[in-house]
Amino acid sequence: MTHVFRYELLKTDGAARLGRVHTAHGTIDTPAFMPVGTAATVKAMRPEEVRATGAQIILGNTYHLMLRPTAERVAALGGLRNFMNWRGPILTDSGGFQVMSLAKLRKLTEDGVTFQSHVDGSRHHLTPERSIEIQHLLDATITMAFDECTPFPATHEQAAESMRLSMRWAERSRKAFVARPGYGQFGIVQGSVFEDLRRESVEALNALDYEGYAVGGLAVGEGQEAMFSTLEFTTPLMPQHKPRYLMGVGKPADLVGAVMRGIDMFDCVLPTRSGRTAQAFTRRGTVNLRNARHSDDPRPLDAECSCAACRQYSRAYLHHLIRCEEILGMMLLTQHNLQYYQDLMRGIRGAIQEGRLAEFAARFDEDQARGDI
Ligand code: PRF
Ligand code: ZN
Repeated sequence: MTHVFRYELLKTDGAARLGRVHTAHGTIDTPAFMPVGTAATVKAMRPEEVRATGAQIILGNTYHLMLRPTAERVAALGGLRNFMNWRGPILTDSGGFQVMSLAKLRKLTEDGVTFQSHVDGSRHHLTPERSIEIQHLLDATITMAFDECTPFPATHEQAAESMRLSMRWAERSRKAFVARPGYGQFGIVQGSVFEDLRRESVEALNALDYEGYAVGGLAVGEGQEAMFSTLEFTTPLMPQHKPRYLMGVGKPADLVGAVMRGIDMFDCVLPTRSGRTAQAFTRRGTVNLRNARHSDDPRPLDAECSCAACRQYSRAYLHHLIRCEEILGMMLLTQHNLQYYQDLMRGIRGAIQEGRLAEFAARFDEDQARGDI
């Protein structure tokens, strides 16, 4: 069952796109949300439960896995998909972003980045070549180019210098990638919120003919309005017949808005992390189940949700589990949040199919604003 890696554009509605990404490990209906499985697990969820929410692809992390259990060990155990028993495609992030946010004593040079592990203080060096090799050892279906996520805010000069370093690394990443049928590599557009830099970055990446393109350097403190305006001038420059991935995004409203601006793929820790801190995403906005107002409430968390937490348990019970710090509370809320995110993406795809995404978005905003009752 070896497919050629291919993006199939099925339908457009304004700038929004309905499509499919065909890979060696299965097909991804887009727009798609990828749950984050940083340390070879989507925290608090079994892979079959993740799949049952509708997820068709998950994300893994070079940085965490190179430290523990190491890429060579995962390779010897049959690759990340086999190691963690996830049967579908996996996209791996390239590590630079995680080094800058998690590691200690980081030093960035033209060659790459040297850092100390946040786990045991051991020293490591990550380059474009080593990042791509690690992702190869993990047997990632989709490999990300090695980049620097430009911090925000940045001056035009700082953003230009950072973006150009990422473009030199993108060229090295492309050379280091071992092409195989059904596997792909995505380049990462940088350039902060500057139109001329985003254009220069897209043009540099287009010349390298990646299988897909990501927009990096957003959701780093610029705010939703600046993120949306950056997408508005960036996505029209990106290839029509390749998938477009907005990295590390986001809240439900960010996903709807980014799809309307031409994005096909997302990943974010929000649904899983929030599931471990008692925050639930619902059709009526966010709900904090730690709040005492839920203590006697026999109703489900979200009456329209098909997940186990909503079909089989009351708000009062979920509240109790959270107050007692029971593991099941985190499991059920994570499952609910991932179900909500996948239901949202399914709703978005249905709306694009029927050419009514604008109405879908208006209804979504209304429902979210109405609030939890
Ligand atoms: N680059 C990489 N991973 C990322 C980002 C980036 O810019 C972001 C930015 N939101 C999240 N994850 N490689
Ligand atoms: Zn639910």
